[in-house]
Amino acid sequence: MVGWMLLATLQAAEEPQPVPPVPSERQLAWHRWETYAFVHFGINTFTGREWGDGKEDPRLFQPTDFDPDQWMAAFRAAGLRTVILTAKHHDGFCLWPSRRTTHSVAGSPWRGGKGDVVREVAEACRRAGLRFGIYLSPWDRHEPTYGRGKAYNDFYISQLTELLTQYGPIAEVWFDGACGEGPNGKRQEYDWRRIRATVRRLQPQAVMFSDAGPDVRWIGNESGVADETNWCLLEPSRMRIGQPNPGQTQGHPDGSQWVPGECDVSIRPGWFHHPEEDAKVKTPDELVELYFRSVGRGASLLLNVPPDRRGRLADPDVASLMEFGRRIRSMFREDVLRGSRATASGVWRGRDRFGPDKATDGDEGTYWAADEAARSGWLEADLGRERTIDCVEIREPIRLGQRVARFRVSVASGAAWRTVAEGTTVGPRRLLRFDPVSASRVRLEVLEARGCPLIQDLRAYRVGQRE
Ligand code: FUL
Repeated sequence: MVGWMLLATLQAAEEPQPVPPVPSERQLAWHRWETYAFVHFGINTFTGREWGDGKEDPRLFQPTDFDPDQWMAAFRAAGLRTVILTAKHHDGFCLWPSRRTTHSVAGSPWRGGKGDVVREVAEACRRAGLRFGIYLSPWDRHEPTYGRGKAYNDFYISQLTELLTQYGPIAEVWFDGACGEGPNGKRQEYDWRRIRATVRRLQPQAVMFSDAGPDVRWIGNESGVADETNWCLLEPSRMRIGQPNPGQTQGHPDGSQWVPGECDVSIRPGWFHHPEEDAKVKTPDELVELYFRSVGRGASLLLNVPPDRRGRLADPDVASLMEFGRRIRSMFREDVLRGSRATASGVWRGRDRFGPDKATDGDEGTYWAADEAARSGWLEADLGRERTIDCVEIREPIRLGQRVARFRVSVASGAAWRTVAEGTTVGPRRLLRFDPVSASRVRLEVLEARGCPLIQDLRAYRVGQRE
């Protein structure tokens, strides 16, 4: 009896082996953010430039109605629940009173030289229940030690330490690879080992972004778009920060580390607010497109919304954000496959716990697992009646590794089957849109996988919008 119970307990605890690499806990938490805000604000906001030269007078920084609570209200409405602020851009001007330089808000008349934008934004985030992250540009055109090796690394690390110790929890640290020094410019070797170790020591839950991770990688463009093939896997030894990196966009299917992609893009042509671009704010339609091409391809969408010279988000940006949030919520309101009966090519060790219905139960903690030895398989959901759909969503349980390398989705109306989508990778979330079809059954075929196929969710929607 006891032996039988022990066996039953062991069996219940058993599950398919992970296919490495797998995400860390901090990456798993990050994967749930999906869309979040970037905020470019600084001396450029007041000079009208995109890249300052570091010679700007700090007195130019004078927001007239600084109101980060207004930003947070718009971000929340848009579903952006993390905010990454440019604490220092390439011009070296610091939005907090850094002890290491006078080139900061302390030299501006704003709040009588006692202001601290980083603190006010961090506090506004906390009030609104949003996470807070920082961008600290490695390239610094003001700081005299820039280009002098260790001296600048010491300077940079002490600025980083100020930011990581004075403003509460930091969710993401964004390391920009840009440097426009040119062939005769200053050359700085960054001490990435020390920089990264500082973040891990002071804010172990923070994810670090750069061209090459270690936690999140740049997707390789600034237009907010991931490739249809997108591996969360990367071989860091093949990556160079600040250099072109082939493979950055699609990831490396043979990579030894989990380093998922982040798509950064601005809601405007520039990263900083320029009044003349007020009529060029991306429309809700354009933002929805970006959502499908980033989040819908297993990456995240980091959307920049820059405050104006008042220190508020401008009206057109707020209007676009609100409508974007409303559309995304309404598109995914009803999963027509939820609770539907499902069948599959096989089930891992025949266990009900991994049955096909686990992909349609709406529970993110359960998944369908194909036969242990299988590297392909199919899963079919029966809606019980005809429904019009134009979008299918697939998710893999990524804590066990990214597996699917090629798949096909077909739908049946009556007895006739037709293919509505084909693709390569799935990963944490894949959204596939097609012209509206009537369907009574939806079938996913996994044609190639790096291990036995596991599908956490198969969902279908009528989203009603297409590029
Ligand atoms: C780039 C920078 O040069 C831009 O100014 C902006 O900050 C963008 C997010 O990253 O590398």
